[in-house]
Amino acid sequence: MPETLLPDAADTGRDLMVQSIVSHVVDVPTVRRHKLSSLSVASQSYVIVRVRLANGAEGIGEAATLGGPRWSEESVESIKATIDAHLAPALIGARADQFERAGIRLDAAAKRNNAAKSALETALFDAVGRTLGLPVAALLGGVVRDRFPVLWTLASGDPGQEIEEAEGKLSAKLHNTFKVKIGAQSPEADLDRLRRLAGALEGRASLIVDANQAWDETVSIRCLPALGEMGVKLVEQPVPAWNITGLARVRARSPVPLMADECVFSAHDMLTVACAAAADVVSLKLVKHGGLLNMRKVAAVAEAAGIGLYGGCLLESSVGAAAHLHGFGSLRELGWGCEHFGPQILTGDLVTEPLRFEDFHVYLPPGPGIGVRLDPEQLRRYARE
Ligand code: MUC
Ligand code: MG
Repeated sequence: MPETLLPDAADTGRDLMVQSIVSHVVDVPTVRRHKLSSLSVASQSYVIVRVRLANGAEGIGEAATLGGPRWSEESVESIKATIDAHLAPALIGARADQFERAGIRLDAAAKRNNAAKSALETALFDAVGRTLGLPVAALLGGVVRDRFPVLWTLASGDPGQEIEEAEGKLSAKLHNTFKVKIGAQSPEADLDRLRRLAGALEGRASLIVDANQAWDETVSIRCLPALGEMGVKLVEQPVPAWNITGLARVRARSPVPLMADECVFSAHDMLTVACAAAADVVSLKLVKHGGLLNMRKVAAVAEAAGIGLYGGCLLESSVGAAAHLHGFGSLRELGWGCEHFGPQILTGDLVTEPLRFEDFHVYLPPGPGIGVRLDPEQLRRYARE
C-alpha cells in the first residue's frame, strides 16, 4: 500500500474485515448452441466467489467467460487459480467497504485479470450492502433507473430457427430488439440471413449486429450500406480490437452507428477510442473493466466524449446480471438499453429468486446487496468436481 493511505482500521462496530474467500467453477448448459464468429458454446462457465466478513455477512460475485479463453484471455480455470493463489490472499484482512483500496490491492497482486477482479469486487459490494441494508446501486451513487430495456441475441446461425425464436420472444413480450451474431460464415451468407430476419420481423422488432471482430476494414465498408438499408440500428465491433484507426475510418463512412466492445477494456482504451472518434456507443461489461468502479470510470470517459452507453453482457447468470444491473442502474444515462438476457439462455440458474423479465424489460432485483442469493443446491448441482 502506498504510504499516503491510512492502514486498514479496525471497524467501528460492524466488523467489515474480509475473513475468507471461496471460489467455485460452475458449468451451466444453455438451451441451444450459441455461435459467435470465433467460438460456439452449449454450456456457460463461471467462477462464483463467496466472500465472508468478520461480521458473518456473505457477499457473492461472478466472473463469466465465453468459450474458455477465446472471447478474452481469461478462462474459468485461470480465473479460479488467480483468485485462489493471488487475489484472495491480497484481500484477506482488508476492510470490505474500502472498495477503491481493495482495487489497489488487487492491481498490486495481479496485472489485468479483470474478470477475476470484478467477481471479487462485486462480492465486496454485496457483503457491505447486506451489512448496511442497502442495494449496491445506492453504494455507487443511488438508483437512477430500476428497469432496463433488454434485448435477446440470435446466434444459432440458422435463420429459420432464429425467426421462430424471435417470434417466441415477441409474443411473450420478453424482447423486441434482437442482436444477431455474425462472422461465423461469409459476409454474403450473413447478409442473406439478415435480410430474411429483417424481412420477417419488419415493423415489429429492431435488429443490431455483432461481428465480434470478424470483418476487416474493406469488408466492413462494403457491407455496412446493406445493413443500413435493412434498418440495422447498431453494428458492434466489426473489425479486430487492435484496429482502432480502422474502426474510425469505417465509422466515417458508415450509415449505421458503431459500438465498441472488445476494443474497450480500460478507461484508457475508452479515451483512445474517443480521441480517434472510432465509436458512437460503448458496451459496458464488468469482465472487461474489472469491476463496478472501473465500469463507472469507462462510462465517465464515454460520457465526456459524447459516446452513448450500452449495458453489455457475457451471458452471465442471475448473479453476474444482477451486479451489472446495479452498476447500470446508477448511471445517469443508458441510452442504448442492455442485453442481460443471460439467465434466460441457461437451462438452470444459480439463485433462489430469478430476475424479473417482463414487458421487454429486465428489473433491478430489490433488496440489499446485489439483490439475489445463491441457491446452495443449484450451486452443488452445477459446480465442477
Ligand atoms: C459479446 O461480444 O457481446 C454478449 C451477448 C452475446 O450473445 O455474446 C456476448 C458477447
Ligand atoms: Mg460484443
